[in-house]
Amino acid sequence: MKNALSWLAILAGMLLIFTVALVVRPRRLKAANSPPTQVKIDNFTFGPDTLTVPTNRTVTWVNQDDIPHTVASNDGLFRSKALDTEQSYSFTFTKPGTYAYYCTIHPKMVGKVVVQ
Ligand SMILES: [Cu+2]
Repeated sequence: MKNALSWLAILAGMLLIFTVALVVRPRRLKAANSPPTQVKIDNFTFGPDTLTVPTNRTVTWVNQDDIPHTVASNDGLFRSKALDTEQSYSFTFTKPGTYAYYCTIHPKMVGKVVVQ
């Protein structure tokens, strides 16, 4: 009888874990699927180099490199100051289009934001 009870307890425990996993996992997947609005700057590279966002989305660039970088659009729409390590710059794109940008300190560093 005692044996049967412990089996029941184990079974109930497993059922609980399974239920929690089912409830928690879809939320995590949903968060992972929401479009990224952050561009990481590291090793002289913007990542991702092309970011697609919906209109009125704020994009944040974070400098994770150990030297300063900037973010400046080719058409002069936005231009950050020099960002030190861990500093960030944000810009909200209100009109659809393709926005090419570069780092004014290292002009070979380029990226693109596509606003849909
Ligand atoms: Cu740079």
